Amino acid sequence: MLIAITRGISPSMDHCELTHLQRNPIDIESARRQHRRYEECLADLGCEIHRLPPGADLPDSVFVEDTAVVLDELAVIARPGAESRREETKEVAKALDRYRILHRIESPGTLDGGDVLKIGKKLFVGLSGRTNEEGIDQLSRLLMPYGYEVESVAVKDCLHLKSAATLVGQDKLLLNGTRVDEDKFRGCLIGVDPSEPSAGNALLVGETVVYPSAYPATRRKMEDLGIAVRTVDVSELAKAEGGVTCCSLLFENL
Ligand code: CIR
Repeated sequence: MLIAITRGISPSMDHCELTHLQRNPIDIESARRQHRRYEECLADLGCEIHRLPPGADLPDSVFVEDTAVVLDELAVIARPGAESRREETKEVAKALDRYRILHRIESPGTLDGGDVLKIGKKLFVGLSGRTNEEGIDQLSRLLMPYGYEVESVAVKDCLHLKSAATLVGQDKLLLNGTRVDEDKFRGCLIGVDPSEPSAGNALLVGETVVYPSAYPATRRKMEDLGIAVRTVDVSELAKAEGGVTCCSLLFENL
């Protein structure tokens, strides 16, 4: 059974961190509705939702993906690059403790889960404004005994590696080649439609891709390749630079 850890929208979400977008007021009620639909979509696709209470003073706490990297053998509690987000890891670590042995990224390392793209036994990690080389080295050392390989990838003009590149099938990667170096990756590479530069973030659940309704041209491209896509409206979450991967931590309950 797939578990999806999620976390409710904080009443302070309007004070979220921003890196590439201008601040636009967030309608908290509408963000909550969108988030509930997102959870319903994951539940519909077979996930058991394990929802954590919102962090009242943690504006970005809905974006649980950044707080941990969960693998079959262990979970690594991240050390988010934005200081305002470090407290978020406590509640998530408590929840993950039920499911996995926990390890941690320690200072001066920083690592956001949104920078970690797992493809089989290989983890590509974005060297971004949030994740530093020390964080990547620590992750690599923690995972080596389990047979994982870690490789860093430069990221530009976006928040995280997974803002630009995500898996949409076993050997299919959706990506914006102007934001990450596509030569790093093998298999079937699907470029986002040039009119939708931020369309690289998709969430693969089983064989279905959960995808923002804001990117119809890229969605059609995926559908033309036979990929099943379920769209969700995450427009309010996008104002906080959130996408579809960042609102859950997905893993098997082994
Ligand atoms: C931040 O800047 O950290 C949040 N406002 C957005 C985090 C989105 N996380 C993700 O895409 N993994």
